[in-house]
Amino acid sequence: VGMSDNPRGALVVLEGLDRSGKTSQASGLVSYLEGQGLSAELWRFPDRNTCVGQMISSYLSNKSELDDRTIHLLFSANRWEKRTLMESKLKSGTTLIVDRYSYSGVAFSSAKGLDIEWCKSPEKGLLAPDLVAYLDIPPQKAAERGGYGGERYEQLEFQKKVAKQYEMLHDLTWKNVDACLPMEEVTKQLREIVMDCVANCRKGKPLSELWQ
Ligand code: NYM
Repeated sequence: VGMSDNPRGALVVLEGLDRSGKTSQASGLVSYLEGQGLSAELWRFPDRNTCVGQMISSYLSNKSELDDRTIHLLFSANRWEKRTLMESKLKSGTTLIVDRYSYSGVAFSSAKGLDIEWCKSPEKGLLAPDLVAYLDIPPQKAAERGGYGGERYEQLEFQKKVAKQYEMLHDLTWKNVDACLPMEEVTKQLREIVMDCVANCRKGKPLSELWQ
């Protein structure tokens, strides 16, 4: 496929603790990209619309109990069931802004004490993001923002453990953005790194797979 006639979209993942601002930034980014004349979609994991997603949702809202490894594999399955669609969207030129991905999967499960390599294994072979933008916020600050819902994991002590696990996942595609800056500043920095990433993908950066 010639890069000039059919440039691919970028796979951009936003990660961060609960209340780090990911969700509002992700939807803002999609509007921004569309305003630049680019094709873009907002995705999120867990995708609660599928059957697997409904099991996850019921677990998160404490309506069901699942063993730690079982829920980990369901989160992973929820990404696998979207992989084909994800690849075809990217190849057709659509940039995907994804609110949480495998990094959440590994950070949250390993924060419960599961082995990090075990947690990474089922993610191997999923599409690798071209950029992971980490909205960096101290757990205490995130908790002060309020609005933790009643969902599982939304507790300060647990979020501190998740933050530590996220630190172990930094790789070459990872960029920290200081989420304590004023919101417009966070928006500005995100736009810059995302546009950079989109440009590289248009120039022909190949798609790759996670955690070989
Ligand atoms: N979460 C999310 C996981 O534990 N593993 C995963 O693979 C993913 C994608 O689900 N507290 C956790 C992180 C969140 C919760 O996410 C639901 P959200 O963004 O609040 O809907």
